[in-house]
Amino acid sequence: MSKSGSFSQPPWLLEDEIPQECKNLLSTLPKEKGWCEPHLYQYQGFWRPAWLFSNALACQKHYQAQNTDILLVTAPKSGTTWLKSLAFTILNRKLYPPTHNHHPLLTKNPHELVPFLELNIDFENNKPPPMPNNNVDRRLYSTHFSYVSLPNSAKSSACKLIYICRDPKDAFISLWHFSNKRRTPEMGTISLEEAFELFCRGVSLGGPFWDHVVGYWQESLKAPDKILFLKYEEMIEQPNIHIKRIADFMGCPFSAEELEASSGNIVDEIAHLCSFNNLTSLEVNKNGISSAGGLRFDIFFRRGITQDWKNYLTPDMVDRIDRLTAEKFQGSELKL
Ligand code: PAP
Repeated sequence: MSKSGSFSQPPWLLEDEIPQECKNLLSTLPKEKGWCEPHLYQYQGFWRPAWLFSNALACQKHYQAQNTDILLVTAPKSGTTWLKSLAFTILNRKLYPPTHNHHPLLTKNPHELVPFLELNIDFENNKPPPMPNNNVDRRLYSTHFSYVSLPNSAKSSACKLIYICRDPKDAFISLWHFSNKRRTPEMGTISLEEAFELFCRGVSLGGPFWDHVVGYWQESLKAPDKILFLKYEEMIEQPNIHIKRIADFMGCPFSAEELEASSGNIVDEIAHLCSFNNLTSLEVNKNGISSAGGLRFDIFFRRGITQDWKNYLTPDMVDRIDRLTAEKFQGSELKL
């Protein structure tokens, strides 16, 4: 990104314009072809592109979690955008009731309301991202960090983590579409077969996907009050139950008055406001562009359903990925 904030090239294509100390580190790391970035580098067991290193390292060094912080954690394409909209709306519902005409979600993309720790922080001045439109003194951030890479204070403090995971087959299809949308016309597309091979080898944005999930699953079993572990498929099936679980976990449960209000069921209202159909009908999510990464916001919305993989994967691919999942989750009692 240039100093003026405009992009000569999308930031994910840049490898040269990163600080020298990052370049020195990258030169020592395993390196593979990226899906839409020039390369992915393996650091602390997980793959990420060059342009994300500088902030991620600064975040690991400087981010001081407060006990009241809430971190929304995901492997990419597992439901980050949805979880951001839900957590923000639940937490801020006193100032912004979900039916409010000026609810921030009506004019801002969820990624603007809940910043990524490793993307938006002004660590040069050691400033965490400002909390837009937040009426509570609790900071709500998101991150794709694996558990091993999570800044230490996020582990040692009483801050809370909400993790959402998704069937790897759907996460893969979603990431494949996302990556192709981020490739320039000169790059052409990455084929489903090539991306699938990389994904199964663990070489994907934030991957290996399974290691990311298992890392948080195991920690959530040890500390269920610290980490709430959610599944995209279960949320699609029963959004209201999960909205209540998220509110309880964040320490702002719905009161009897809220649940019995004659003006309407607040849980239904939150589910509607944050639903795929509603968010995709909004101008900001149709035509808005992110100032942090130059991305069109519509890239975060595609189909918003489960089992779309059935439209793409061959029986052999399904068999391979299911066997891999069974192997990776063996002994963990985790089922997706
Ligand atoms: P990120 O990790 O890059 O931020 P993330 O939001 O996790 O992306 O993934 C986008 C997926 O969530 C898309 O899935 P799809 O490609 O299979 O369709 C997107 O459609 C889906 N999604 C976005 N918003 C919602 C929502 N409100 N409800 C359900 N799914 C959603």
